[in-house]
Amino acid sequence: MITLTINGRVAEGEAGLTVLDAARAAGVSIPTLCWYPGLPAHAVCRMCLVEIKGAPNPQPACTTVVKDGDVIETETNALRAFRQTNAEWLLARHPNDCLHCEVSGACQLQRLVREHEWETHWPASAGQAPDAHDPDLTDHTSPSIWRDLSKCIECGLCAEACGEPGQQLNVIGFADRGEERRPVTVFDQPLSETDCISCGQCTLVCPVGALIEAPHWHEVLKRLDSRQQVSVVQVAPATRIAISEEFGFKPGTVSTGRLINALRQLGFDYVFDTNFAADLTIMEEGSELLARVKAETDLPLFTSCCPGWVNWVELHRPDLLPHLSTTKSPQQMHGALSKRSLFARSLGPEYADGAKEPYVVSVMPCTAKKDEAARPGQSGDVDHVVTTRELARMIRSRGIAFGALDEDGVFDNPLGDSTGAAQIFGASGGVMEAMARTAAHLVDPDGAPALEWRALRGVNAGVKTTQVPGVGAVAVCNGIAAAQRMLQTDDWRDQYVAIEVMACVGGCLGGGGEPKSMDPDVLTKRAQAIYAVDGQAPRRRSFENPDVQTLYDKELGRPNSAAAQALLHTRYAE
Ligand code: HC1
Ligand code: SF4
Repeated sequence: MITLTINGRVAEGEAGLTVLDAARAAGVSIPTLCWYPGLPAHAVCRMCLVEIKGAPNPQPACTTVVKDGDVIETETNALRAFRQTNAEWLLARHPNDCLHCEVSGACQLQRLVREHEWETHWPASAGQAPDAHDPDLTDHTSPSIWRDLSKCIECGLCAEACGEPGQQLNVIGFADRGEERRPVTVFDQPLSETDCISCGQCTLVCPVGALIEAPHWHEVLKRLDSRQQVSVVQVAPATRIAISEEFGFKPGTVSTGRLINALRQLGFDYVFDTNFAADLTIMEEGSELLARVKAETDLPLFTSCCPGWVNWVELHRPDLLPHLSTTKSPQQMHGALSKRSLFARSLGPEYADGAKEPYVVSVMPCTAKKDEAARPGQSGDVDHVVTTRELARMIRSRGIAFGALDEDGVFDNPLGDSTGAAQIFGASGGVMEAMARTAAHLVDPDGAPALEWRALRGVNAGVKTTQVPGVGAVAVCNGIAAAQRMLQTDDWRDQYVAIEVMACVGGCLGGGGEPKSMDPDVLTKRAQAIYAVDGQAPRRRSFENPDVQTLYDKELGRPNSAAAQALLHTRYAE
């Protein structure tokens, strides 16, 4: 341990900490714009400059390592004046549309201006952003991700999150120097023409509104208000946990009941659970796996419910497409069932004869789910996808006091019942663990296979493996970077019978549409909550879902039947 003095107070800190970490540990807040937990610090924004006794100039707190005996000042008049000037410089180039910006309330620049009472000097023509809506600066070509470089503060975090050490995709980098420095895509192409997989990790780290999910929520509210169709919403497993953070609850708070009540207040006629379709995925994908094992063909099977991963395979390794499960993701299965199953036909004569379809919305922790909903061959299953963040905006915009809602909301049926196995889909390793629970039962119905496969759990990036008796070795790639590393050699071909890949570290819990958080333990807390929900579930294996059994009895026959293939399976672009 070392001893240092911060703003006149003596504090202890661990050797090797940066001034920023030591100050935060001592309860001293230093403003930052280009710092993000887990990503390298580059001291670009200069907001965190501090004075260290004996140093000739102010030093950036995010990259300066503390030394025993350091005497540090973080709030001198000179530092405040410098930060004010720095902020003025940023704001002079920033559009003056904060009231309407999609990240209003979650913008770090806005927060700092408010907290530090920095003066703002926008151009006299109030309301006119200097460069807003300049087509050269905005890019709305991707179905999932919007860019607006007029809002960019050149912090570099998007390039870090997309490149090394983040996703290792390198779609965004930096060009030019000095005043001209700016984030660019490869050859400055629109995102839709790059290798962007729509994972949205760049939107999570962007401190302002320069990178956001393509917003659908305005249109959803309009459609709900018009009441022209029966409306259906489905909620992803990860959303019911992370949405709590948007309304001031601690990370890891489960808000399922409150969330269902909020969706009813927003005007949805049916509130269903994506988890129902996750159980169905296990039936379809598990059967597909066992059939491939028996036929010894196209193994290992790769899971296909993560659209960021599917996008990556199509872009970079089309040779792997035969290995991808043809089972649609739970989102798309649920959409197809909402629109074209007995449920849809029960909604009235116009729905029974196909003249009308329900309006289907999904709430997802994932930006790439917007992309998935627009995929050839699957578009139309789901009409709009809102992220967890967008849903929070919808709830606020309609004046719903989320924290005051009753916790008693329950999903509608028949597309709302689920097991604990479905709930863990939202965590890295969860799809494989859910598959292991059912596959182990199918190969040995009289045995008592483990319910919990702890080797497949954990939020740290990398590869997790285990052996499923009677099935074979399975692997989980936690993050697209882990998958890329695994695929550099051909060892995986003989090592595993099935591989789960989630493009975002932590799985959907860490998805690009989740609430922005600077808490380095947020993924762990969200994951603990997901496994707690599973642990308390009355049924924990997908084949035990009674409504899934009824669906097979009444409509689909059996897993992978012709009816199931038509509704629940897909093809990929080569
Ligand atoms: Fe996911 Fe899935 S788990 S992909 O992470 O298979 O987004 O939460 O909804 O579709 O069920 C996301 C989460 C989600 C699907 C399921
Ligand atoms: Fe990179 Fe993902 Fe952002 Fe696309 S969405 S630019 S792949 S981080």
